[in-house]
Amino acid sequence: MLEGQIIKNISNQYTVLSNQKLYTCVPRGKFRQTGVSPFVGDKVLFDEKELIIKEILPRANQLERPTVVNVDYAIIVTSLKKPNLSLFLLDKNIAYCYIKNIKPIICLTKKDLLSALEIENVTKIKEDYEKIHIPVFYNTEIVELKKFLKNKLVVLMGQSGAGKSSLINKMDPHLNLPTNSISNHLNRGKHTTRHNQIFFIDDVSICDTPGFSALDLPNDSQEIQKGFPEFQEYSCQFSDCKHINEQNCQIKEQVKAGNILTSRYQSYLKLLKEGEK
Ligand SMILES: Nc1nc2c(ncn2[C@@H]2O[C@H](COP(=O)(O)OP(=O)(O)O)[C@@H](O)[C@H]2O)c(=O)[nH]1
Ligand SMILES: [Mg+2]
Ligand SMILES: [Zn+2]
Repeated sequence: MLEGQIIKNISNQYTVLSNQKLYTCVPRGKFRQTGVSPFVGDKVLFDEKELIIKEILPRANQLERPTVVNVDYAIIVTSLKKPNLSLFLLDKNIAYCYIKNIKPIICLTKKDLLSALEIENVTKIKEDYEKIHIPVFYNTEIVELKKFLKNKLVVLMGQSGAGKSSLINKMDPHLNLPTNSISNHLNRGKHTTRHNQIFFIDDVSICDTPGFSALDLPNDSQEIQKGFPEFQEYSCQFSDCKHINEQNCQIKEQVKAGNILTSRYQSYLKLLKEGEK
């Protein structure tokens, strides 16, 4: 038996990577009986002679549309201009990652379109997020980004036009994924990303999936609070405090004191509101 990771799935055939070698395997019958099926990203034990997947190892996390599991990092590709930076959308993506138990990192794009004054503002924002332990890169820092993501399984998030395909192309110029400018020309800006398999750029495994921009967050305030781990450093008078109008709310105090970002707190309130609808 060998251990490997599923990097591709077409109907009942799974491509498993193990020690730099690829094996095309089928799952054992038992999985179908129990309603469990292997997914891209699964770490599995397989018989290298029979080419049968015998066991699926415990999953760290799972994303849908399309399904990928055991994701190490989500790169939240965030455009600074065209489309303009939305801290709410950024915080929503971050919350989604934490709720799904995936570590977020931010990749800022289109800095070249900013004025000097705007860049100053963005530098401040970058520091704010680094303070809450979210790594921030510009899409010009490809070497640093690849080094950080070495041997990790990564997905890309971010709105259409943010620069996801361009980022992947920069990481590996040989891939040449279509970017929006080309697709506008060819098929009027239809979705250009159609991958559901892991591919490799040097030592980085990437799943370039289109589905993660339309996010449905849970409508439970305790769940949404998972998206704001910096709040958890403080405790309020009431353990189920929603940090809205409650008395002695430490979160509101810390916002006032400048220890929690006002924009993050506002994003939190807006996500609560969205959940109520
Ligand atoms: N000026 C500028 N344009 C960029 C940058 N990154 C991407 N773009 C452009 O933004 C558009 C959308 O990029 P694309 O990678 O297709 O976005 P996706 O929808 O997230 O995959 C394309 O025209 C890219 O050439 C950047 O850093 N600076
Ligand atoms: Mg794209
Ligand atoms: Zn509170």
